[in-house]
Amino acid sequence: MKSELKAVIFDLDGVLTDTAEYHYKGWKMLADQLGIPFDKEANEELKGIDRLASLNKILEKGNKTYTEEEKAQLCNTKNDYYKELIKSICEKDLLPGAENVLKELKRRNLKIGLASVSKNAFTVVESLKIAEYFDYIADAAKIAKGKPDPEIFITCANGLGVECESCLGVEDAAAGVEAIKGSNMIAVGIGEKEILSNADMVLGSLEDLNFDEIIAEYYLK
Ligand code: B16
Ligand code: MG
Repeated sequence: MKSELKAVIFDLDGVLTDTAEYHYKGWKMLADQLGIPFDKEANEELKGIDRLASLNKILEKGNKTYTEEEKAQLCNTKNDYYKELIKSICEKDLLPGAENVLKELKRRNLKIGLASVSKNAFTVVESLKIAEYFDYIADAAKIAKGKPDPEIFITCANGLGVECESCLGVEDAAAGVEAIKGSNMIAVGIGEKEILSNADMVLGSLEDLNFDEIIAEYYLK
């Protein structure tokens, strides 16, 4: 049975801004240092995956084992590279259509949530000057299971005070789309159909998001 659309929950990296490129650069610097092959194709697998899970995927391609302490240190090193790279982020780094979509949701009186597993999400949102649009921002530090687990989307819906069935999730990563579907929300994928095949709808960018069409197809009018 269809529900009314009451909230839209966004992923951050790769949806509202292209920090995915900075994550790639941070991991690339670390992988080079460790002598582990890493390229953009390998980086695709890390999109939407939390920091330690990303590191583990990179280390699988090397031939050394690391203690948990060493891994924590490597995560910190990557995060230091990343924090340096995101220092320059500003409003200009919003992806096309992002601010218009946020404005339109406000006009429609729909709630807006953020479900990013990035522990740097608050900093990035502040730098992009979009913090005031959000009714709830999930705190990645308090999420036990990263995407593809639905925990972060369910937490966000709870934080917004809206049933999952009345939320729409927007994601750029396959793991994120899986998390949205696992939380019983309609999923809009931003990117390529081949990668986001589990999404209900795949768009090239936020500029193509049409809420009248989405409501007509998936929600109660
Ligand atoms: P951090 P999202 C995710 O953000 C990124 O897609 C992923 O590449 C990154 O490893 C993860 O955040 C953790 O980020 O190291 O800053 O805590 O796509 O969920 O907004
Ligand atoms: Mg993402």
